[in-house]
Amino acid sequence: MSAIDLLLLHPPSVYDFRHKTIMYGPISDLIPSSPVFEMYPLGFLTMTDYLESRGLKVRIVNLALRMMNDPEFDVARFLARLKPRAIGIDLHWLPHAHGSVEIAKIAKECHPQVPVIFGGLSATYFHREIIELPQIDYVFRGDAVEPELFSLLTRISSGKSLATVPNLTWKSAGEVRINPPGPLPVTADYADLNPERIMKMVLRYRDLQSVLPFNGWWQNPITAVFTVKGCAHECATCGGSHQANELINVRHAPTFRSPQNLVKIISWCILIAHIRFLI
Ligand code: B12
Repeated sequence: MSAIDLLLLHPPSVYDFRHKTIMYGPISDLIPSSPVFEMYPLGFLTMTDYLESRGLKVRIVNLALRMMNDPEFDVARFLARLKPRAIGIDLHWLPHAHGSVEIAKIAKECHPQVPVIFGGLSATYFHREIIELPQIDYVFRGDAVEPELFSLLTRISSGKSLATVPNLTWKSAGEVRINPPGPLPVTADYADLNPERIMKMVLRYRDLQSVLPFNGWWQNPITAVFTVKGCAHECATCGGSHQANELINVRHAPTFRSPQNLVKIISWCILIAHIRFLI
């Protein structure tokens, strides 16, 4: 089994939706995912590319999808067989509030010595509450944390101080520490959405099922290339508005991808789509 420096897990919205009667909350009618919200954040791809291009090995496991596709899929048994050095779980979308912390509990039971890292927009909002949970060691605030994550992983493995890792909420000797935010990148080009990394991951871990983004993707392999982090609008009810971004991400204006970077990513996606049709 190849080494895993960071195991990225995507939880279902509610754990375990297979055994519980659920009154579904937010609707998912307009997105490819089901009410299990099985699609993982695109940030999994940018984090993978950033870390792997610096020599670390990342594995993505879409637990939500694995659980949906196989009623017998045993999360604890699956996780216990892996040997990760760190485990990352997204709490990006609020529908995953229950699933993410329950998956973290199982991950911690399977690997008590392995640090569990949370991140995403909702984790950013609720970092103070989340860090109090015993199964969670670190929370990253913000939506552009690839460099900070790299810094955390290398510092954990070399035993260096974490006090200078920007955007990190953590615990030290029972006390909660909230490191100040770092500067935001001026363009989103600093981290690519490189689908080639996913192809390599499939081959390295001989596991296609775990990286698929949502139920039915293989039959309908759509993808979208997103151009912006943050928002220019001020919709009163939105947690991702301009003002909300100012407040939680210290972002004063949206951060865009350059046209050149978009063309590169679109070309990669077209290439990968063709390879898929050959398989
Ligand atoms: C593109 C997008 C989508 C795409 C998703 C594509 C994808 N797979 O990510 C689609 C259209 C499918 C979508 C769906 C939904 N979306 Co949406 N989406 C966006 C949008 C416009 C851009 C996000 C983006 O591309 N960011 C760039 C990528 C590269 O970064 P990222 O994925 O955010 O990841 C970074 C950080 O979040 C963080 N991070 C994330 N996970 C983790 C995990 C760890 C361990 C760490 C350390 C860090 C980390 O680090 C990453 C890298 O820096 C934002 C608004 C905006 N302008 O920001 C809304 C937004 C994020 N979406 C939102 C919502 C509500 C949803 C839905 C729940 C809507 C619904 N009810 O159906 C669904 C959920 C889908 C699911 N899981 O099944 C809200 C989130 C509010 C909230 N806190 O819940 C936002 C803010 C829009 C809004 N204001 O309403 N969305």
